[in-house]
Amino acid sequence: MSLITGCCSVDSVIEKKANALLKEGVYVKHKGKTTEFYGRYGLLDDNRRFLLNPVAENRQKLLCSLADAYDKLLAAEKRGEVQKETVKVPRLPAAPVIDGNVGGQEWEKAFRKDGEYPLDETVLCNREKIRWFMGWFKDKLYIAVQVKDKAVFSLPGTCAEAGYPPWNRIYLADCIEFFIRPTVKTEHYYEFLVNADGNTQISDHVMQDVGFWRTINRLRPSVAVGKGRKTGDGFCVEWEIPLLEFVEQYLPGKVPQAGDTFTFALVHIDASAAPDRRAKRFTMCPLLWEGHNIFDYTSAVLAE
Ligand SMILES: [Ca+2]
Repeated sequence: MSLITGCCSVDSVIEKKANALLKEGVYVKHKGKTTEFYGRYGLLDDNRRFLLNPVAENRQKLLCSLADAYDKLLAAEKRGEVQKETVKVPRLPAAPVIDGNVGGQEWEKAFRKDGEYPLDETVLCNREKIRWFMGWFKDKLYIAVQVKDKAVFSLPGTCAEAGYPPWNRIYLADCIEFFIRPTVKTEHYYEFLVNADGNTQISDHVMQDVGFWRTINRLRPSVAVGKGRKTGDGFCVEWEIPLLEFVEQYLPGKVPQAGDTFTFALVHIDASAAPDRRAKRFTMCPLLWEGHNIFDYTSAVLAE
């Protein structure tokens, strides 16, 4: 059954693709795969909004986004499933000092990786440009990133700002985004943003049963500490994230220990201007589409 009918202002190819995505069965076909993210797009809230309010402007915008999602699904199917890696996160001998200064011995025993993947790609690049670190100590997860960048742009805006102006958001300029989905039993996940000026934002999201994600709390109260600073040739960031905040996994009385697992995505947003809606996005491990695609996250295991 076609859900979209009766308009001739939109290119028929776009309409055909949009309808293909909305067909029953598309979501089912992609459920449980990394393509589930866009497989759900056909069930998205926007569709219901459109059906309730099919003004021409909304209609065209929705059709284009549905067609875009359909193209992405086809491209991902062509690419095939990516061989997922599991990152062993070493136990650190001591807690790093979270000051945006990634130096000395503090990250010596951490997991380390040089280079990054453009979104949707599986070939590592920029080996000289970026270095990622991960480790844990006691009940905290630690993350650091060193980036070489000749022009660092930062935006300070968080949703704590009045009106949360869309031109002033951290993620529209250079920054590092960490996403963690503590347990695959729930579709609840968290987002940590930090930039070179040390601006941070921690958000709380959940995938909806029908459609895309919903943000539960744009500015989640947290005792996580994130710092960043500009360096002579780029910037560095550090995070200290208390794993006990992730209540689904760490119920009262349970503490993080070797063998615990979670899934995550680490994203580098590389802007050439600020604000920059065309900023390029890269990841520590291959990732389809974007950091909210919780179905394509990398696995991590806390190791000794
Ligand atoms: Ca430090």
